[in-house]
Amino acid sequence: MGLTKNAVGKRAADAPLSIQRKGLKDRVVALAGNPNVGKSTVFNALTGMNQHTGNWPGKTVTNAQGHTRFADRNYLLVDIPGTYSLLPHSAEETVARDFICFGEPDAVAVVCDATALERNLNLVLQIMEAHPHVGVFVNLMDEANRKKIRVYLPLLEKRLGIPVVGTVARKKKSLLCLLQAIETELTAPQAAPRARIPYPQVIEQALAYPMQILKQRDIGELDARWLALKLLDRDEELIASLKAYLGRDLFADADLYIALSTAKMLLNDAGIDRDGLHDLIATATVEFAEESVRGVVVYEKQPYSTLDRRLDRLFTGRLTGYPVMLLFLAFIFWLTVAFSNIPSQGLSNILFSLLDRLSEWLSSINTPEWLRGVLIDGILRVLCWVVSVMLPPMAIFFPLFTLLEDAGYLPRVAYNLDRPFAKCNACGKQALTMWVVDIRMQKIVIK
Ligand SMILES: Nc1nc2c(ncn2[C@@H]2O[C@H](COP(=O)(O)OP(=O)(O)OP(=O)(O)O)[C@@H](O)[C@H]2O)c(=O)[nH]1
Ligand SMILES: [Mg+2]
Repeated sequence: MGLTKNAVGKRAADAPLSIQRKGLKDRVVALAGNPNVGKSTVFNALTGMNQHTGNWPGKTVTNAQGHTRFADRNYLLVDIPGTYSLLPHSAEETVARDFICFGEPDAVAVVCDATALERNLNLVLQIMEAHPHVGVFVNLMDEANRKKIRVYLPLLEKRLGIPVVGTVARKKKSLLCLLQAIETELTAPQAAPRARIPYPQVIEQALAYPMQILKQRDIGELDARWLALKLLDRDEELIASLKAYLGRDLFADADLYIALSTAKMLLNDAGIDRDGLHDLIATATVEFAEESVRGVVVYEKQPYSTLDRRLDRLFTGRLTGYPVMLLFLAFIFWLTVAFSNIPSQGLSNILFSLLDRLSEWLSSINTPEWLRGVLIDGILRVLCWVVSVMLPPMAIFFPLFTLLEDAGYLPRVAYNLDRPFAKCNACGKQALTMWVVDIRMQKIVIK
């Protein structure tokens, strides 16, 4: 699936997913992971399909499914949108979260970026809380080798207690290990205990109350500890999805309601409100991810130079971030507008002189007036105008944009703008699209 209406249309993320098994014994495997780690590349290589891939995050916005065979069994792979956490911030992330938590896949294959394993593990740990069968696929191993990053996979496997496999998604051979690992996880799971994010003692104590009740209730395939944590957190969107999944409102259960209230009182007594709970959960996850990769990832070259740190401070600092960003933006506007005028004028001269000749030729062969009007004035004149106005700025702007992206400045812009954009229910990444639109508008207004 490419950038089709179904894939990116307004309601793409809301489209219900109906799993299309070929037989009852099919294994349904969700391909989850952070954005841009190679999920769709893995999916395409294994299923022979053509899901959209590219070198920027957020390409996959809805679930896609495809089949593959391994060891005499049919596997239904589901390529889901990239997400940084099971606490979604966008419609695509909600699609991903809902499929992992409520779509009942037999297993979740979490694709990770070998060059940023610690960050990727945050999601792995959250998915491990929510799903009983998880495999970790450390992809982009070729990139890690190139950057002299050594990843000791057996050590990570031992620490997490789930299968961990290194892959290079562009090489199909390495992906067969992925299916083998999933099969092993489903048929003969590891004897080693699964890792579990350790929360502060007071949270663990509070969780025990709702967990005790949930273990006596029918909660489908859901994990009682994970569910207790979510109910305590009162994540409204998740609770709505949960209601649809279970077909009933868990808050209507009097025993559970009392258990949750007791847990909340315990937290309040310890001075932990909802935001505090969020922070403690996030901190525990990040710290546990950090601990899990200690000794697993070894940088043979210094990963982050002093220069990078200084640039970070300059580009994202409270005092300097916005002025530097405005200067950059103004410079790019100026460069695009100033340097595109000459090629725009040249292109316009060429196209309009060709148009005049075409018009003369149509007159010479006695083409009816109305047809010339429609063709020359109605269609081609507008087309020539649009091409001559838009092409030169785009030819200047996009390479500049690519340079900024490769230099790592665009993610810093997205970071700077995330907070103000969040106030309008958007996210920092959307600023980049606005840049493109602004440049186009500026050019049109100037013309
Ligand atoms: N060098 C290298 N490149 C890879 C590998 N796997 C994927 N890529 C490239 O990484 C980029 C992102 O791949 P995608 O498959 O689109 O990533 P994704 O996780 O589906 O991204 P989203 O759908 O946006 O979340 C593409 O340019 C791929 O060609 C790999 O193992 N090695
Ligand atoms: Mg994708």
